[in-house]
Amino acid sequence: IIPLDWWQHCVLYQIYPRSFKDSDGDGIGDLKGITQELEHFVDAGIDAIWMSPIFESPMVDFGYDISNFYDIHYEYGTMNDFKELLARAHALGIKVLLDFVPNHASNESKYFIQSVARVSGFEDFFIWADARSDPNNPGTRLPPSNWVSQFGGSAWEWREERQQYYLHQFAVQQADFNFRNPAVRQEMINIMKFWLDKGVDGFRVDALPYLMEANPADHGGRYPDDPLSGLPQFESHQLGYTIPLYTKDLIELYDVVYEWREYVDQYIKDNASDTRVLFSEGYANISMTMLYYGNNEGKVGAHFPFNFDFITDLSASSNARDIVYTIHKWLTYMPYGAIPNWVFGNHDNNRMPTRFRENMVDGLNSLNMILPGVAVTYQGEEIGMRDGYVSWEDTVDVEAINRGDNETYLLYSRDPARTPYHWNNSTNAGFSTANRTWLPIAEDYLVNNLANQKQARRSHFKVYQALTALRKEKALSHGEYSIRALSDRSLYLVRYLRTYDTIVLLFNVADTADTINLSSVPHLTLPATVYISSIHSTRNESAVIDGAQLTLAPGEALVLKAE
Ligand code: TEU
Repeated sequence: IIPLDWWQHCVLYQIYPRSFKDSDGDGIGDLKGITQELEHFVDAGIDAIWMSPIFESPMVDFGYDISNFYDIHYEYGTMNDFKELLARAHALGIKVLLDFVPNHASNESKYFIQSVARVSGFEDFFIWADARSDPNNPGTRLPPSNWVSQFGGSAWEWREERQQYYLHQFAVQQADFNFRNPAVRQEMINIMKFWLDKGVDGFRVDALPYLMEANPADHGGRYPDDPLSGLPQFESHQLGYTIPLYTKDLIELYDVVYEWREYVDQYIKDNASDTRVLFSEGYANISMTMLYYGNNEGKVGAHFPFNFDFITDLSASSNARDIVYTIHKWLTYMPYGAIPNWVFGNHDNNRMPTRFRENMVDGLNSLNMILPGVAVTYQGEEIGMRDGYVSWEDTVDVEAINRGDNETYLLYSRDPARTPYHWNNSTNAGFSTANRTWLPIAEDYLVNNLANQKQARRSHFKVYQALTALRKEKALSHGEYSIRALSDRSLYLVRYLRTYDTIVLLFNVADTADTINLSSVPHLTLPATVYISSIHSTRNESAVIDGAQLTLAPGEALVLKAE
């Protein structure tokens, strides 16, 4: 049995710092809050945490608009608070990853201010371009191309001082760096080095598909228009839907990622340190996603790109075959020998039990933990937290505000997935002592919170704990896998390894009961013992399954151990 590197089979937990734990009563989560609650990770069986951005920021996009990449945002604490968090986490054996946001900087960053003023060395730090003139209206100014921002409207913003437009693929306040400028490439390395020197175990790397855009030199000196998709006009701007041919998934961006991996690997060697990792973020088709792992010319990139297929391809209306197909998709396309990972939610998407169903929480967490590779948990999934309701008046997400109005905002808003964590049933769910928290607390916190779930005889949290403990089994860290649909409703996932225990998951993903035949499940010898069961299951731990026919209740999941 070859020992695995620390990250290859870890349980990785995403913290959204603004909503995790508020230590100073201002209604906003902070680093001291995280440090206070580190025991939660030990308790839950989590090996590594990654935190959404904690750096100096005007908070237009809640930290994804960074004004100083080298310091901590004041609402979250100080550099000393960060050092304390890191030291305590490491003392508990928990790895700590930061969010690295290379695509853009805040318009309040020194880089941008100096670039606007054409300070030498910073002139070309961002993507600047002259206005186009409108042939029908001489004298009027048009943006350099039809490119649209992810948050609605043109991706170009005029700056009077420079008499030019700059590119922002996200909010107006998030200016896209110019990755064709070697000085920008060097600065990104400097930022990584700064935090690696502080001892962080790696980075989640943000928004990579947007890193590079078409080079005007290849297009007659101008930025080319993206083709129109033919879809109807999008009301919030007049540009129509476009296909992001020149702004997303450009092949050159992968070289930047490969450079970073080379840098990190060299850093590990030079410092004789434990592995530091890069986990890349980006929504792209499967082939473009796989290039983040590396390419055919032997270049290596991220340790893994996050697998968002459970978010983008599946929902409550998926059947067992859809789920099995989606899992196989990743495993089929993944380069040989690479490490897979499974993501069920994050701060940009509706929470897992909201996209799926409450009675699927334990089954989905079981899939996450029993599938090969890294299990990723978004803050709250371990207790089955659902989306919170956030009124239009309370809405703070820039995407919702830009693209929506008081009737449509929930189509875009990321606030419901970001409401504060439910620690217990006291004021503000134990998140904060403030009169008003930055986002409202979801109403179901009185019944659905960590303290209740720790006390209850059966709960999502207890299932989660049992699952993370089960991951120590050699069959899960090193075993083969077999996964198939047994019917439209139910699936099995088997992990097995030579003389070790075989772990079998049976999961009815439908909202109706399903009777399955166990004789077709490989490596399952009957009778078998139930080791973990979903909370609504009538079968307790240690129940014995002996007949070949088995009826699973809606959403029921059973984890069996077989000799
Ligand atoms: O998101 C990148 C991304 O691809 C977005 O388009 C994402 O799909 C969108 O937020 C969904 O509504 C990352 C971060 O995760 C996100 O929070 C940031 O807003 C974004 O980058 C810009 O930094």
